[in-house]
Amino acid sequence: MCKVSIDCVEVKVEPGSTILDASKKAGVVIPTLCNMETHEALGACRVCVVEVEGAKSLMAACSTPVWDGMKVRTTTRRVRTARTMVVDLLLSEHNGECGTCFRNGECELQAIAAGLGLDRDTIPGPKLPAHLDTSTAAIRRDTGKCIKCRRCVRVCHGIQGVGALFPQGRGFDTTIGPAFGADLSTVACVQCGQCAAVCPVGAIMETSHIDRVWDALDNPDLHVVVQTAPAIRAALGECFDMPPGTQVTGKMVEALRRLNFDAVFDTDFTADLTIMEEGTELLLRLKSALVDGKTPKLPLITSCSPGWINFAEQYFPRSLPLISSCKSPQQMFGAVAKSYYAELKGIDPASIYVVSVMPCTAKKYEAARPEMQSSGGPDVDAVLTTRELAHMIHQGGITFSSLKDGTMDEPLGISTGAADIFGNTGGVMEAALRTVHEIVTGAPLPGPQGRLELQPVRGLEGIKEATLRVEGAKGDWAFLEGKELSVAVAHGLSNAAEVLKRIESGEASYHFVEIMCCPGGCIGGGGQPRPTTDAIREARMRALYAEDEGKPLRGSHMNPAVQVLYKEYFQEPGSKRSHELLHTHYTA
Ligand code: HC1
Repeated sequence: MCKVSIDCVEVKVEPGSTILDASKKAGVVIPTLCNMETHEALGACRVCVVEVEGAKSLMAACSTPVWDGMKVRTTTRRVRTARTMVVDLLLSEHNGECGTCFRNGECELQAIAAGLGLDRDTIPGPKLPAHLDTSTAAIRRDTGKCIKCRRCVRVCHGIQGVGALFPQGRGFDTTIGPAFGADLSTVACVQCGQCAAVCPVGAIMETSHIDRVWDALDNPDLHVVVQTAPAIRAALGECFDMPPGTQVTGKMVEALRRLNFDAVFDTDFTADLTIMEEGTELLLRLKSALVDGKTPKLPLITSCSPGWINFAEQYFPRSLPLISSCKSPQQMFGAVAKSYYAELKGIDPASIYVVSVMPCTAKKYEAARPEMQSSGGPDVDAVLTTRELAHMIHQGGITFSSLKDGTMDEPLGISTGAADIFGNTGGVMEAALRTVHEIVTGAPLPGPQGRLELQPVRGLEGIKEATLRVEGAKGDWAFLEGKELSVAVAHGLSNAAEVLKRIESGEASYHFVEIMCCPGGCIGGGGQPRPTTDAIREARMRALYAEDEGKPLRGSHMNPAVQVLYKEYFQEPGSKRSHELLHTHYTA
């Protein structure tokens, strides 16, 4: 261990740790801009410079390893002067008015400048040329605000394996964006928004749907319904200073009522519906391969993550036939709201306006896809990220923390615990196997202490594998008796690519694969509150597992409202009508 003194606070850290690691242990906050927990330090922004006893020049805390006996000072005049100069230079180029920026009040550059006592830029000179890239449905880039920290570049390449953004040019003329200064729509960007989630300023953001939602809420001729994705309830509280992992389902519902939605529903309802359709699809594909001897269309790969679908279309078109034909729960909800619900309530589908609250920016893109118009127009009209909903709650003057708990409306607000865990990596797999196991054997999925849990698919490991031996298969599914179902789960697109390569090379053979675009699954989506670290992902995951455990029903097939929906409308999973409304197919 190395003994290090940070501003006279002594700490012991592992050899190889950086000054920044030691300062965190010492409880000393050193500002950073380019640093990312998940990546090797870059040392590019120089905001974290500190003075080290015996060293000639200032050192970047993020990239300098400690040595035993090191003495560090973080607030000397020399340090303050250097940091102020660095931030002042950034502000001198930064082409954005804080007062009108969407990040005002939650901008990292603004916060650091304020901490240094810099309330205006003092260095005269030209501002960065502002180019507004609104070419995609989900992401908005403003090059004038970019501080070239390269966080977006690293997440796009390193975590997602996409590489849509590059640094180009030198010095003042450096730009970060698609090659040759092109717009995002011209390159293979999957619109996952992981870049927006790590951008410290307002240079990359989600395309806002806030105005269109307010317009709909103000329109007396519209019946405006809202659906909330599983992962929102585990993260929204962070926007109101609650600790990560605070379950805020009830407060979220109450806030949506105060915002004047006509009905508050749950994407969880259609997550349960998805399991009925996708579970049936899995069983039929297994039967076709194992009993009918047809060319196996296996593994079945989940289809609910639109960033993943985008990635498959652009990078792995060969995998498209394996992907489930089920629409995502978001889109199933839109289709059900404008058909079954409209009929149930006697409302013209054309006057139903569906708003989604999603942790994912790619859901904006998904809602705009031509395949998602089974009602004649878009099935989902507007998609708010978690952050945008928080803005609307602030705009509405609502004191979120003191709201009482509301409950979702029926019938599209009824759900089981299986649907809650969709938001966690491994959750769709676990939810599906709970239902499939019970359909096949008549008995609940075996788990530790009789709990309905599939531990090997839980947690943040990038690729997870599990096997499930079927015992007690009955009736139509007796052919599965004694079979070992082999499954895999990947989250983050680099991991997805690795699983697909293993499948294509024959190195791995699975029956069922879950792929989620974002690290951690939707709890780590590109539209979630900032920051999202692994510790925060884990806290949000625990919240969703707790939500699941707190529900009386934990298998999608047990959802009474879904049962009624089949009885009154779809007849059975995989029916003609369900194929018309709930399924689609993707082409490259
Ligand atoms: Fe997701 Fe899904 S879980 S994709 O991660 O299948 O976004 O939360 O809503 O549609 O249900 C996201 C989350 C979400 C869908 C569901």
